[in-house]
Amino acid sequence: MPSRPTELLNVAAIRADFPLLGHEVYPGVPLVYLDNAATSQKPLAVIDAVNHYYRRVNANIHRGIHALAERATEGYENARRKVARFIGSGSTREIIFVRNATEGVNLVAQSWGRANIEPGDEIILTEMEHHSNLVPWQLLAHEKKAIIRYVPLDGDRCLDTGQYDALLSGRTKLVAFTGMSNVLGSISPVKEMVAKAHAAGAVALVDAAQSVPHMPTNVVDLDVDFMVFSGHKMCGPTGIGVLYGKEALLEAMPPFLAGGDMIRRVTLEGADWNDLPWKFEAGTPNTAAAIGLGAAIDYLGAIGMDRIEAHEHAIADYALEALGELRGLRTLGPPAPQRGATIAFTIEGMHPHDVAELLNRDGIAVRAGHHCAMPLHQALGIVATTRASFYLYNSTDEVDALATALHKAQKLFRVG
Ligand code: C6P
Repeated sequence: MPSRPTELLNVAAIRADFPLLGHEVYPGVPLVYLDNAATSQKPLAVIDAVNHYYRRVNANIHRGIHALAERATEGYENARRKVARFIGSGSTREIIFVRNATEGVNLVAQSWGRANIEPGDEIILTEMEHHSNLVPWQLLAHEKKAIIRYVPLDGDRCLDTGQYDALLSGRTKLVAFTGMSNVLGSISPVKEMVAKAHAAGAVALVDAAQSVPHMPTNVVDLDVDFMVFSGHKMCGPTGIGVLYGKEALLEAMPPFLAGGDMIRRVTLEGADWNDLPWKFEAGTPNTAAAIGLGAAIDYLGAIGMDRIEAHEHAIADYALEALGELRGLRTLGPPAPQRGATIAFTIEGMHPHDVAELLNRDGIAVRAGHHCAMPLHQALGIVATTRASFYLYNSTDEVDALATALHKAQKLFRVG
């Protein structure tokens, strides 16, 4: 086993905040949860915030004048203020609550995209995008007869920035890329890529589903035009996500979904839109989940995103070294520090689903498959991978448990 890094976070104390982590998966088999890129576990503070909302507050927001309606509205709008602060936005008008990162991308594609993309325009994506930041643009490009260009990977399995430079031109209208790959763990040079997009006259969207939960983020410093992420990957509830957009862009965009709350005045002939951010929030929202996300932000903020990032870098280093000792195991991402703690790998002679199944018997939760990034796997020339993804509550002991279980699985398959 490699030498252990100094513990940068008090993992034992953090784990005590997450009730689910203390449970056994099967009798006598403790849980080793390494599927954080899919979704994170929730601390008591978040569970309690949602519980308290339904026990003591529950009402529809922006509509009632009774006490509960006012408290629910205040809780929801307070969560929006927390999100704005967390990502460095100066205005709550720039924070749109959506269901998840996927809905955020679709909102931009359908609203900004349909209003701004013309036949022959070019959209630059990358080969390592999650389907959520790929298919909405393919639909738009098909409808508008626009052209999609893809940034390939370089030898380190990071984005090939030279190729990116070559793809940018006066025809580029939009650049949309992931802040961190959900398979390779590669961290994109967001600030540089956004600056280059702007220099070419294009708008830049960052899919931050895998980056916002794991590192400090400042939208003003990055100068992104749009950014999307999901609450459930950052200790918050499912059913809530965020679209950040620069106010001037959002202001000029037509609504995405229409209905209650997104209008100011409706007649039988037509309607006027509500102010930002509510113009993009039609219908009754997931108030409890927004409040839960606010609690998650408080929780992560109290620990410190810079400390969480440093802890995960240390875990990634340790895990890469520990897994590297297993014969026939190939990890797929770049070396540290260009990567986060999401590690996909293949094992010679074993199918990724068999690997995941055997790990599960030892209580280790990982994901196997294409991870909603089929074009990336095609580019890598493989069908599927097994993926272990770590978060603030994961320890080096759990890395050891993973390595030991993998070795056991290899022995069962007589490989390695
Ligand atoms: N990736 C994974 O296991 P939603 O489903 O909307 O909350 O997140 C979509 C999404 C968008 N971009 C990236 C980079 C992502 O990783 C994800 C979600 C999960 O990798 C579930 S497929």
